Amino acid sequence: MSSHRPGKRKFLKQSLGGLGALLLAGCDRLTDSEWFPKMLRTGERLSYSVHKAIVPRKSMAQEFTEADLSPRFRSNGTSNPGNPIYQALARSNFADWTLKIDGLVEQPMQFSLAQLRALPKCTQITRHDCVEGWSAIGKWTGVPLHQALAAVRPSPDAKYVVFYCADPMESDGSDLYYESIDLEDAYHPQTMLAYDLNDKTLPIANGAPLRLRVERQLGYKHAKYLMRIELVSSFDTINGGKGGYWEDNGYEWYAGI
Ligand SMILES: Nc1nc2c(c(=O)[nH]1)N[C@H]1C(S)=C(S)[C@@H](COP(=O)(O)O)O[C@H]1N2
Ligand SMILES: [Mo]
Repeated sequence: MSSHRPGKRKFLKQSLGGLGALLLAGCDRLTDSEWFPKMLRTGERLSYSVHKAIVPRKSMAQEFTEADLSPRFRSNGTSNPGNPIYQALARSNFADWTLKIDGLVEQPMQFSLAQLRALPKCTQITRHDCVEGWSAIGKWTGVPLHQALAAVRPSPDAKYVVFYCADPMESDGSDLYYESIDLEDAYHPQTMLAYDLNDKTLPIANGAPLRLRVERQLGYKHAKYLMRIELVSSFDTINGGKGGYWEDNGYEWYAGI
């Protein structure tokens, strides 16, 4: 390890402000339908699995214009988590909410909303498709997931990203919603942790304070009410072992559109 590394590490621990500059600066505007992993040119060392994961990914989800926006972006599934911890966080406008990112990472971190908003952001207008037979076009703003991952530095054995939500799916408060994606989707330029919808703070009905957008997959993969993100090598031992709440109930894990 070269001599400047420890100093850099220390800096990273102390400040979130400089993190974005390590990789892509904010939103990666692409004119054609393919993207190239520019992060490989930044000189940052990536683990083998991260490198392998981002190389084959090519297609971008279609982006739309303001004129295409749905008049209203409906809510589906949970519209207000009945979890007392979540309710308390919502009462103080999520000032005390944090997103924990841990698991197979070199630097586990906890982000406040303000810290996430300070990272490079991205805005995209995309269509959401729900298996229940409805679609809506919305404008999402948030931090690209790769920016947050750059801060925690995934370990070489990390293969999946698991998203834990605040909402219990059972009336007794058990069976929290969760989802997972692989590193290919995690590093895709359009995959983001969204905090604004249609230029306004993300409403509770749509997943406040933070929800996943993973644009080339169906609606149920877009986990709302995020509380924790864990990097894992396998999700066999998590809940039903199928990688998500709806997957445990028979849906496909890969919900590509
Ligand atoms: N935590 C959580 N995330 C969730 C759900 C949910 O019930 N709980 N529903 C999913 C489904 S099936 C869809 S279609 C979308 C709906 O997002 P919306 O409420 O913003 O329309 O969120 C997905 N993410
Ligand atoms: Mo859905």
